[in-house]
Amino acid sequence: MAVSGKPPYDPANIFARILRGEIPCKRVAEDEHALAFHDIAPQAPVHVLVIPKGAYVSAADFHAEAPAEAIAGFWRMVGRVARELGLEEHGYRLLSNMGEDAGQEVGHFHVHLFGGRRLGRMVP
Ligand code: D5M
Repeated sequence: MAVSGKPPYDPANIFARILRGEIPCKRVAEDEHALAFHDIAPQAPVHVLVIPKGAYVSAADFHAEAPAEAIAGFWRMVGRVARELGLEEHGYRLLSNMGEDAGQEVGHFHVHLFGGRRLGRMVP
């Protein structure tokens, strides 16, 4: 049982299954720290998800608990994807939903990367 209100990591979550190769994804890039793949329901011409290889539920867990090298490697991957998909010239948006009220559906930390068109004003 969890000690605090923090949800435990569920190794059966869909991104964990993608990392284990149990279900396919449209891979964009991968290294020892992170995997980037196209979102199954894209909200922009480019909509990629970047996930760390370690088991962290949310941004808060990841940044509090992951080794510095894993954190640096993760964010380097975010930059690499933006560069390799040609998003740097016109800009792009990064977003991470943290927790149920923010709309987080998959309990494995991920950052959404949106681009490929002019993005509307961000509203909560
Ligand atoms: O975003 C979770 C995101 O994950 C949402 O945009 C759909 C996407 N998703 C769900 N299943 C898959 C698979 N199998 N491949 C690719 N993308 C997927 P959240 O921030 O948790 O609301």
